[in-house]
Amino acid sequence: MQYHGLLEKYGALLNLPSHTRPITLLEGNTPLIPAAHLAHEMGGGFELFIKYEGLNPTGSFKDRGMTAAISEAAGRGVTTVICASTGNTAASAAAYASRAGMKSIVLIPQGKVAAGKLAGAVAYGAQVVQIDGSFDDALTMVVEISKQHPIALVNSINPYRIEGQKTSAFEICDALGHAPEWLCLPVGNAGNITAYWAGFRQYNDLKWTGLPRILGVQAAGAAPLVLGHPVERPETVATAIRIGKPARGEQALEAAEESDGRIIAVSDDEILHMQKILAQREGIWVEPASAAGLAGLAREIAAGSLNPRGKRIVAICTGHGLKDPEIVTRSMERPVVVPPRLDALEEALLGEQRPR
Ligand code: AN7
Repeated sequence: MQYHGLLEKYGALLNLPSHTRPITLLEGNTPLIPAAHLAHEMGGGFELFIKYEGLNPTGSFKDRGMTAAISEAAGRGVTTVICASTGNTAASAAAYASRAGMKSIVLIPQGKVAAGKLAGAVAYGAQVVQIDGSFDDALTMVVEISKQHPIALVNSINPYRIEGQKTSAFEICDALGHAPEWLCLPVGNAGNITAYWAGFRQYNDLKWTGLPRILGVQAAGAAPLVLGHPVERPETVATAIRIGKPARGEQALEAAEESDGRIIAVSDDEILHMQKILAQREGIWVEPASAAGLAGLAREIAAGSLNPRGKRIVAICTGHGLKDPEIVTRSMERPVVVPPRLDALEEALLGEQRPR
């Protein structure tokens, strides 16, 4: 059967108004990749799968919610959409708005958006405004301006974003035949964890697929849900989740509690280490924020507070590594430069061992 995108495949399960006019880039349908080497590295004895959301059309999971939000907006004749973003929402909104013939405006925190995301927003034709402040400041501003002007808000406060993002939970259950025992994922503005929990509950009501326990993971420098209060100046290398006042924080805490899971924080070092071993052991390169869920899983297993034995665990990797190339290149050793001669290449590769 040909794939026509998420609204075609799962639209009947999504609470979208009848005026919705599908705008799709054939998002979703992402692979659930077994990660046996990584599971072994964490102690083994369980099945680990990576839901590789970086393979969506604009390189992140945001496309799932965006096809729904833009389709709804298109159906009621919206001409301009706006969002605040740490980068991925901006790129996704810009792409889907272009496809719908709309103008998009994106507000980003100055100097804190990864190169691949900003480039995406510009390439797709968004009007980009930098805010000399945080993501949280930018979000407050777009909420206000969308109340006062005929501009539709497409942040995950928009309920249709959550509807679209539920589809990843459906896909996981369809692929495994039931829900995994644990689901781990990064948490920033908390739209995604909210959507997964809603999606798993809905599928369980319909098809008895069971429910996962949810491990939500924040970066230690931006962990309001772990600290129990907003963070005024969030700071982390994982700029995607550099968020101090999550819009759906309450719902994230509910998802963790109702699922008998929890929300924890990991350090930037743990995030970068996990990003590296995921790429170097499994061939899956994700942006730093996307490694946070797995870093949290590794920490919980190592501490003995999560027993993975015999379980199926799914880690959501939300964005592609290409979104943030500088995080890798700025700390790498410069590759050697060799003149274009075979003997020089042999010398560089083999040193003294080279055949004479
Ligand atoms: C790669 O783009 O908030 O908890 O403005 O880009 O649903 O916010 C991005 C968030 C995880 C956190 N991983 O998801 C934005 C933005 C990646 C992300 C998250 C984001 P939420």
